[in-house]
Amino acid sequence: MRKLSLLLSLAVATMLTGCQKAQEAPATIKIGLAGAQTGSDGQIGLSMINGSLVAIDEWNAKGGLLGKQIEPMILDDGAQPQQAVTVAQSLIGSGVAAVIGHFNSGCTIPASRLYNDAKIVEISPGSTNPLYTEQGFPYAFRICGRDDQQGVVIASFLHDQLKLNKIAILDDKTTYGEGLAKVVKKAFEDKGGTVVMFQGIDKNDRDFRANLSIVQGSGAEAFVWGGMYAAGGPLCVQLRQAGLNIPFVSDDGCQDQAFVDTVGGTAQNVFVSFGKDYHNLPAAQPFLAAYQKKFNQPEGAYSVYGYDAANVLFTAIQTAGTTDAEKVSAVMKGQPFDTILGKIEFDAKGDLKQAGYVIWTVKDGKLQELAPTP
Ligand code: ABU
Repeated sequence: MRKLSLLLSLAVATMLTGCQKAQEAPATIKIGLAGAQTGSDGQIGLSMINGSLVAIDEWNAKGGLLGKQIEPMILDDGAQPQQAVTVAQSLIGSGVAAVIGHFNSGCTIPASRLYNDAKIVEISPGSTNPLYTEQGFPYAFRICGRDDQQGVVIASFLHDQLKLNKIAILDDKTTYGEGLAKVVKKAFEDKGGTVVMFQGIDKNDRDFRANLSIVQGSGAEAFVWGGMYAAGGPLCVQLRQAGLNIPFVSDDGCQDQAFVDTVGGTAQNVFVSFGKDYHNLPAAQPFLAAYQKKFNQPEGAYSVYGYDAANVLFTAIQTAGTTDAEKVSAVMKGQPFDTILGKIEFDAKGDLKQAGYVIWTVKDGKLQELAPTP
């Protein structure tokens, strides 16, 4: 009898220890960093993630978040929507407190439904398609502008600044590229301009001669590309090879040194929309130096957005005193945040209240912000 009671006591003690262990809070706060690291968008996606890693280093060095070290969970969606859903499932299963990502709108949008259902805050540094924040998800944020802002700036540049009336538009049929192309078309036509060609190609196409033969003789005074740099670079080169020296105008997807390196000597009359240049801002200097030191290379276009997204998210979690998505979102929508890109505020949808796009051009082998016409 005594033996039985001893065994029972031992069993109860073992169960209690097991329960205590199960209830122990995790030792770290896991944060998902999701985006393309491979494939044709891998370079820009990875440099975005690396920007967030610089912020994580800084927070961990000063004690972490809510007294715990931040543990990045980095996953590659390859810019593929289905892979992004798998990544989201995996991050949710790993117990991440929040996600910084994804990069491609075509990935961020399907993944956002899963994060929303799991009550996880998501902040995208680079997804610009409007639909992301139009779904009514309370925990979805972006720290960049939207293509219904960017596309209007491109159309205004073409019509009002370059004084053009006929353009040709090609896009890569992705959520991002096609969405942006449609905004440019509508905004340009609303201004009284004519779109003489509006076509889409597969994102992996690299031979554009069939499309360019339509542009020849169409009277197009400029060529607009809605898509990423990996196709945009060869497209610009082939435009020139076809004897079309009209302005080549693209978007933030071409805001990458790889685009400039590909267009090389054909870079005259090449324009790209993006946010304002931050490289000379005093606030940017420590980040730029830290990025160079950590990765032994200069940052990419979206690195600073990855850094700012992480800082805003961590500041909100710290202010809320919890990772609870409801409370963190309330903080994010309830106060301004200081970032490298300036003071920012989110609206009720999770978009920036003020997002400015400007036009850049290729000069001296680099993309540089175009001085506004006086
Ligand atoms: N906004 C640049 C490309 C990323 C995306 O929105 O798909």
